[in-house]
Amino acid sequence: MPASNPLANEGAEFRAEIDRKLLTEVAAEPVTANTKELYKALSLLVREQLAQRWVKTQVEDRKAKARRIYYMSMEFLVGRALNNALSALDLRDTADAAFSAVGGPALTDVLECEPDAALGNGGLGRLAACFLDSMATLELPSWGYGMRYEYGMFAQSIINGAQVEHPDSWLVDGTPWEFPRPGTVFPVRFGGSAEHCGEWAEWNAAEAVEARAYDYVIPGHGTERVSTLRLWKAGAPAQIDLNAFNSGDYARAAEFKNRFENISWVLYPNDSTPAGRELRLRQEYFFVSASLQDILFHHLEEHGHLNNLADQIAIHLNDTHPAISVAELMRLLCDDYGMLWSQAWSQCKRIFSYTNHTLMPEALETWAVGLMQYLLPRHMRIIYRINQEFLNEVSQRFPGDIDLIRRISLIDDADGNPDNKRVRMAHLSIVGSHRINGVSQLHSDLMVQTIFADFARLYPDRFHNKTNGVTPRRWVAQANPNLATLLDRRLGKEWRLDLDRLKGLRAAADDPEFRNEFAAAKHVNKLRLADYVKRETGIILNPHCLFDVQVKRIHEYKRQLLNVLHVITRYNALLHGVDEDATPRCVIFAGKAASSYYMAKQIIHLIHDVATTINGDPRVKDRLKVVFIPNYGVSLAEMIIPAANLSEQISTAGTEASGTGNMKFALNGALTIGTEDGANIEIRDNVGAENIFIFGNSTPQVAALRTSGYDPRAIYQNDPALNETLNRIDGGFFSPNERKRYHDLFNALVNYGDHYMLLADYADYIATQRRVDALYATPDEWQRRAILNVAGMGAFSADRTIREYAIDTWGMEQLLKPI
Ligand code: 26Y
Repeated sequence: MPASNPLANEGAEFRAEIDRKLLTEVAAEPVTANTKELYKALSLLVREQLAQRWVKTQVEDRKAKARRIYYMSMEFLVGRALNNALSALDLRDTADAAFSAVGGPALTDVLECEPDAALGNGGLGRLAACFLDSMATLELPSWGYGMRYEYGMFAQSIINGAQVEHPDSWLVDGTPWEFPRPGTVFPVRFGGSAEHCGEWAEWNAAEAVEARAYDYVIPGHGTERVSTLRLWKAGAPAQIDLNAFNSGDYARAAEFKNRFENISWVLYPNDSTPAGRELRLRQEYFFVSASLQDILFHHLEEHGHLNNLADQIAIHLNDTHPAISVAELMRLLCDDYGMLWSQAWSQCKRIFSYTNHTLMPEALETWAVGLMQYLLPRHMRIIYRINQEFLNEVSQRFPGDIDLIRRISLIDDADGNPDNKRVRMAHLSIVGSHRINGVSQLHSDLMVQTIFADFARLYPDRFHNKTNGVTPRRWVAQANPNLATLLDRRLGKEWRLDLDRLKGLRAAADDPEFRNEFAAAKHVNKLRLADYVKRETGIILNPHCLFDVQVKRIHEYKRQLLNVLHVITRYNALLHGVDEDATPRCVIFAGKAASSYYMAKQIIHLIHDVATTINGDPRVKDRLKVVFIPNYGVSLAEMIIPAANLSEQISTAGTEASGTGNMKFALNGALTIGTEDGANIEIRDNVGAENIFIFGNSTPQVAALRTSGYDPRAIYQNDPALNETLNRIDGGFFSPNERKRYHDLFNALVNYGDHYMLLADYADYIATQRRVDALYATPDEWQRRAILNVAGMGAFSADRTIREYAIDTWGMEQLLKPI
């Protein structure tokens, strides 16, 4: 490159700075530095700029006495930080130049050696990460609060077709992205008793843990402002059992220390049932208490009193996991700061808002009163008082409606046995908040018609919808640079901050040259994925085949099994010679099953057995391939999603609250095959019904089937293709060494009621897949529709979602800048 090229000059200067970091901070020789060392040096360089932005943002906010939004979440699935930080600092091109000019590792290899921060299970955790990105980008004074798990989401490997979990020790090499705050430490107490003390109760706790703060800077894009993600680590109190230590009983001292520190050890890899009991409740209270103490501390520092608290702060509860916040804030305000109950309660309701992420009753969190009483005796009393006042209010409005009282009480004592009483965390969240929302229009509607119908009647103004969104920075600009370059050329770069500009792409759908470029970009992404799949699994994918992708947590309601039924049906047809010219497909799966979720693990095993059979059958040739890519996570999603042609969003209608993967796929030019569920419906409204494949029973139809008596066995008996498919699974065709391996899966569908109604949707699914085949066989038309998908996805930016929250929920409209 000629020296006059400004980018080359910037690159050379940047390289010199990286080399300086290598020498001074990493202690490595620049010429021989390996990728890990380069990653560290580059990260430290970037970190310096983030640190300055952080300080500047805090100074501004303190000076302005700005209203703050605090987003409380047990999960933040942020993924990798370096590439995102380079983009936010507008250094990505410079960094590219810094690496391409010299020999040694490529920038992409350096970026890839960063482990994902996988502090979450799935959609809810990734949503929190997208929201932080948008809050920073929209320049809202905003903090995320969560847990600094030593071990995040487990790493998944596959052994003999089955999932094996490994600990995710993402912090072993340290991380350049965190800023420990040794001065920010709060005690969090547990246990003991709460004694009456006048109107009040005094909590004599049995033990105290220290919560220590670690900050992660979340850069905004197109702004120098940043957000903070503050995560708490549990530590033994400085005065650990000195007696044991002094007397040389180190084992006892260590045991003592572990008792405290284990609170922040591990993320619960479970999004199906409230898991982990006591330790999980300890975690929830631990991070809530530390965060609220921190919030009040900062407010007092800035304002000197708490009377204006609700004018100055909003706290958002990401599902009910932080719901104990309601009782903890009351405790802090009343017990620690002497506020009157009524004043504290009215502030509380103005401060909190709550998002629900599921309608499935089994996933709604409740805690045994006995456990709550044992761990948090003071909070139990507070909850009883909130409940009493709430139920009094309700009895005055609806006198004599005992059934209503029983249904909405914060305490569930369904069978009258005091040992079985439970605290309903969703009810606590609703009563303690002024805004409650679902995450798609359908979900929000169903929420007020079903699980929260009584509350919606009581407080109609509190319930809103906030359809989820995703950040286009990570999910297009960084994950799909090929598409991003095309969009830049056609639309300019502004779509990154104003996703509605994608509308401008509509005309391009009819431009043959653009269609070719669009297809070429997709093809490059498919090559990149095929390359990865070959390296990881040995399976060879033909990039000209239709890439049909389902990636998400493995769950019965998400119906990966329905996808497998289609795959087997297709295979059978190929063997029977019926489908000689069906469009060749690669069916790609990825996802983790909760470690205790037997059925989900069976589904993973079945996918592998089916893949082995089909991929190994010479009669199939290239017409069908099946692959399961291990260890799904944010970074893998960034590679898989841009390579997809078809996005599988096939949950039983009424079960997927929103989905956000569905948005990422459509935004990257995949067509969706999906049910009328979650945000699929709004995606259809935005991209046009003719550009999406919707099939199956709708939510009312599912409900009607359930009441009229659903008979999956009859469907099994009457549909020959389905019959053959299920018999192959049950008869051991795919598991010849263990013929009964999938009997439980078969039984669940055919003999035990098929709760998620796969068989009811099977025929329409297969028929719809045939329409997909036909369309893919006309590439121009396929590309046209794929482009129209991208063009229609502007509404699904997390920036739009966050603006809506800022206006309707957090009282921050004044702080929003015009687009
Ligand atoms: C109670 C506890 C063990 C638990 C832990 C995690 C319960 C639930 C979860 C996670 C739930 C989750 O990820 N829900 C998903 O939230 C997304 C963001 O709103 C939705 O798009 C998606 O439909 C929903 O399943």
